[in-house]
Amino acid sequence: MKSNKNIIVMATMSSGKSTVINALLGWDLLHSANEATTSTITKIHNKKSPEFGAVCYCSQKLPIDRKKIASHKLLKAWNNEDYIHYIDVFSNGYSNKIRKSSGNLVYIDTPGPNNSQDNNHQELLDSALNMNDINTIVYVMNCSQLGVNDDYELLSKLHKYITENNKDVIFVLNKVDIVDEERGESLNIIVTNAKLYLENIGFIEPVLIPLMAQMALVAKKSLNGEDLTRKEKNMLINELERFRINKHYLNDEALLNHSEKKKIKRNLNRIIPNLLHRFFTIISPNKKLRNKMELKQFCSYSGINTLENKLLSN
Ligand SMILES: Nc1nc2c(ncn2[C@@H]2O[C@H](COP(=O)(O)OP(=O)(O)OP(=O)(O)O)[C@@H](O)[C@H]2O)c(=O)[nH]1
Ligand SMILES: [Mg+2]
Repeated sequence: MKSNKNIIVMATMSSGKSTVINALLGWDLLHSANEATTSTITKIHNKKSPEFGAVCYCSQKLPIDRKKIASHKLLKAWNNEDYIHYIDVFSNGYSNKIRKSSGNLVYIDTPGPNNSQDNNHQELLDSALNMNDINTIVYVMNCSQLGVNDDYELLSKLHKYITENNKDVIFVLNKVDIVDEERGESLNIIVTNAKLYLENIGFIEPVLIPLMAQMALVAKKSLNGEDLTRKEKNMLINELERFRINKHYLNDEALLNHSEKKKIKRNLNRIIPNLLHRFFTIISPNKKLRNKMELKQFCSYSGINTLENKLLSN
């Protein structure tokens, strides 16, 4: 049996940490919002296990409560309780619906440490980083807020940490769906600037994956047959339009080695039968029955499969 790989997801507030984990899981599990949202260290175990759905702990890591079923509602409520600092979720293979191989990945969600209302968030992040079984760090950069001071401080700290502890870090450039090339914005320039920014802090040849986590989550929810909200449907239709024009938009800009990019490129080049494609887009632009093949390819486009491949191979 494969051993677990512990993956810690960190960043400043509202960069999209929880959304990135939800997108990897294909499950709207962790609460995400445009405000200080996560206030606990939440560990999500993907393996099938006979354990309870979720357990929460106090600051001394003593269990306080346990529930048989983990849900968005439960985690949102636990994150609102001051006395809850740690949560374990046993997803019982939920995420394996889409990707069977990801069973040994354990995702650790952390609070943004730059919350002026709560110093405890910094301590919680430090305690997560000091767990000695961390394998990989995913650092989420918000592409609309590159180079802000809080981010610079956290990245400097991370650089010191990975140098002292010899850990791997994968940078994710999230929210690239907001880049508007038609208005002169350029993903290529944003990635180049992000690379320079990271190199100035000391990261050598950073691995950087452009990602649209929110879109990836919506696509996976649709693949799972879940209902989408009107906003989600509209967002998906919009981004599918850009995807159909250039499937390689994100992959071309990723800072990865040649073979990793080639793997995604191969997926993106798979031909979706035209008739099927037309049939589905005509009868169900807004419905669950969206062309599965196209949505699967859209997941490769969104960057989420690139991230998952990288986590599996690291
Ligand atoms: N446009 C866009 N918005 C996103 C994306 N990913 C996340 N968001 C939005 O960004 C906001 C913050 O997302 P969260 O996942 O809560 O961010 P976080 O880093 O976990 O935040 P804290 O836990 O508060 O530190 C939410 O409104 C998300 O819907 C994305 O890929 N594109
Ligand atoms: Mg969060």
